[in-house]
Formats: sequence, structure tokens, C-alpha cells
Amino acid sequence: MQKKANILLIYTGGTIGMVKDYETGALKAFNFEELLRHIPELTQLDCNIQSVSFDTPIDSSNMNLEYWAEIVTIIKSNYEKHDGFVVLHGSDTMSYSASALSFMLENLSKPVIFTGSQLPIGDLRTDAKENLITSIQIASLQENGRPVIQEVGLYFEYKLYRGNRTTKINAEHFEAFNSPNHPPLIESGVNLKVHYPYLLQLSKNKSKLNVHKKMDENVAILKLFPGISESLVTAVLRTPNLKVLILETYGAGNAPTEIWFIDLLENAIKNGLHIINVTQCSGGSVIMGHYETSKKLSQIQLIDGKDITTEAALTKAMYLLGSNISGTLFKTVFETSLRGEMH
Ligand code: ASN
Repeated sequence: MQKKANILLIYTGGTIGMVKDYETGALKAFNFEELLRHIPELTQLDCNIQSVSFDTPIDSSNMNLEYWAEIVTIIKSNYEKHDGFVVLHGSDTMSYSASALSFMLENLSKPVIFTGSQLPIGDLRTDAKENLITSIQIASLQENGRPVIQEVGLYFEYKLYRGNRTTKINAEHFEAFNSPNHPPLIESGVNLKVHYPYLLQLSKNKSKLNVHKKMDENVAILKLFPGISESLVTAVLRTPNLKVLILETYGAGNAPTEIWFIDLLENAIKNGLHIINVTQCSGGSVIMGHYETSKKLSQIQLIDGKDITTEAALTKAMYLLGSNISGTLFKTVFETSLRGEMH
């Protein structure tokens, strides 16, 4: 008989555990015991659940690099004792955090499932219970004594996605996330349907979990728009200590061909800045050189973001900078899929 899975719930905050402040009417985080009190069903699950909570749970709009390191530290120090991890997190920045952790946890061989909700757990119509209970079940799934999911996932509204492929698409619907360039890993209906071909395959060498806590925040995102001015682009490029710029381009990676624009980017790259070409479309891929309007970008050595999300591009850049990868290798490594974040 298979042994019961040991699951660690990590509560960081988010709507899932919020209550209304009667003075201001705003939603704010409350403590974790309260959250568990609202889900007596947890005792019926066929696994052992332990939990840890941030000292002060946060709205995920306050998420930052120190909190990511804190989550990673909790996972590392509980890694041997547990078969899976469920991270309760606000939905607003969940895709950033799931992407960040996918890079920070190298050689992960156990599930780390992010989930949260659109309505607080105490609300009559809450989506929190289903999200939490199914996330725990997914984190407990084992086959031949090994976890089925061996990567960072994000579970929301009946679907488990690869975390670093997701983006938040809706502030109103229960279906708040999408993974436009990679299909769901698991769909939850009457049964849990696992789509095996889409799961991340663990590398053969069975290396031990390698944790990277150092992330470098000297990155920026610039979204192109018709009429973008030279002074704006100049100001962004003059940001002190800037090392990576994520350039959100049009369609398949296209940008204005005006000389001032190309010259500014080219000079910045010559001075050591890495500029990554990511599409502002929610699905599809950058194809450098496909149009005249991206040929120049390719010639001046913009990095090809392919079909990566902005969230994954940003956190991958923070991770690679934090790993002190050499300037010449940065482009090659960025253009390589490290955790299934790009095709
Ligand atoms: N503001 C909340 C958060 O991200 C939103 C949510 O969890 N649905 O913490």
C-alpha cells in the first residue's frame, strides 16, 4: 500500500485568507488558523497536512525578492520531510512568484503548487475551497512511489498549469489565469486527468535540489506603444544600474524602425545592457527577422524571448543576473529553455 503523502501548506496571504476590515471596508489578510477553521474538509483528505505561515500574511501586491527567498527557504528546509508543497498566494502576482520559484528551485523533483482564490474562504460563493483541496490532492499524487508533478505548478479553477507559463488574465472571473503557450498539465473534472506528455521530465542525472536565493532586481519592463518618445526610452535606458530590459514589442516581436530608436538600443547593448524581445500579445511567439520591423533588432543582438511570458522573462533575468552568469553567455542561456518556460 502506498504511504500517505506528507504535504506542507505555505500560507503567504492573498484574498483566500482575507476578511473585511469593518472600519475601511477593504479586504486585508488575516491569520492562518482562521483560514484552516473555514475548511474542515481538509481533515478528510488522505494525506498528512502540515502548515507554516508568513508571520504577517501579505496582499500579493507587496510581493518582493525577500519573500521569494523566504518561500524557497521554507521549501528547502522541509524538502526531505515532505512529498509536496502547496503555496497559498494572492492571485495578483502569483504568476510572477510561480515563475520566480521555478528558476530558484533547480532540479526540483517534487510538486510545488501555487493556488489562491478570487473570493475569501469565508465567502458563501468562494472558489477557495475547490482550489485549495484539489491543489493538495495534486500535490499528493504519486505513481510508483514518485510524485507525478515534479515542477512548479499553478492551480486555479479546475486547471493545473506550468507556473512559469501562466499569466493573470481576469480580475473578475473565477477563471483568472491562462497559459496561452502551453496546455494544462492536469484538468479537474469528475476525475483528475493528467496530461503526461506536457509534464516536465526530470533530467536523468537525478541531481539534488539546488536552491538559488540570489535574484537581482536591476531589471525593467518597457512596453512599446505608438508614439513612444525618444525622451521616455532614453530615461528608461538611463536607469541607474539597469542590467536587463524586457522590451514588450508588437506581434511577432516587431518594433519601430526609426533610427533614433534603433540607435538608442544598439548603444545600450554595446554598453552591456541585455535587451530581451518579448511580445505584448498574450499568446504566440516572437519570430526575430520574420518582418522587416524585427530584422534590425536581431542584427543589434536583442535577445530572442520566443514565446516566454513577461513574468517568466523578468524572473529568469533576475535569476540569471543573480547567478553572475557572464555577459557573453547571458544571451545563449536566456534563449535556452531551463524549466520549460519557452519552446
Ligand atoms: N489582491 C489579492 C492578492 O493578490 C488578489 C487575490 O488574491 N485574488 O493578494
